[in-house]
Amino acid sequence: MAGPCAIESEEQALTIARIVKRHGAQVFRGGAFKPRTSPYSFQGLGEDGLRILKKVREETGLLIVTEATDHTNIELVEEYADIIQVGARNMQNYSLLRRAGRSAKPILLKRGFAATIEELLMSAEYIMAEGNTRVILCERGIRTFADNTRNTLDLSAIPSIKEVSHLPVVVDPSHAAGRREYVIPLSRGAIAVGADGILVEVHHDPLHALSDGRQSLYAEQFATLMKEIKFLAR
Ligand SMILES: [Mn+2]
Repeated sequence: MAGPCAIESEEQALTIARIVKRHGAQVFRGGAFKPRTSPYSFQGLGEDGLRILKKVREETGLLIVTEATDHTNIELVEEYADIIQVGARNMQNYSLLRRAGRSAKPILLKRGFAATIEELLMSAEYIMAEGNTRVILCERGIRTFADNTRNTLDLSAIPSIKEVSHLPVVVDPSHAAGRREYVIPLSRGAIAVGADGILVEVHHDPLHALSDGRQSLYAEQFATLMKEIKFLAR
């Protein structure tokens, strides 16, 4: 799963979608509703962003994963997305989880940066208890004292989850690392410990990205990443 942090324009989304499709991505990621640390940061294009994502699917055939940030926009997101993302900051937003549990779409549930595996699995139960059993878990880094990375990628979460749950687990090394230099090695690690997939940020012009440019891969890096993890996955 690959794409920009945020949908910025139709041209930006289609350019990146063509790149990630060419190198073997199956799912296009991109935020239309962006929960940002600062209220003054770019908040996303909203429904216009969702309409752009629909065009991406029509043109490239890629499936779409995008975030619903609360119970007021999940209905709209559900109309456009193939997979609905519940973000790390919302992992314990129980009204959103219950609503996601009544959706016909699969849910990508991200681990909160201060949540245990048990808490992540209980949040998945909130969704499944409402009838939607198609839940994909996502490890995206937890907050520790380490300051060499944005968060600390907890690769031990993957075998730990696999021990007790049948749910697929994907790893997001981009938000864990916060720096594109670490995304390829961490992705290799994720596949090696048994992740079912990875979710990465890619941008054709990361220096001018409206969000998370520092951790977004250049097109050539994404090509390298795909070559390396395909080999490892085999
Ligand atoms: Mn991001």
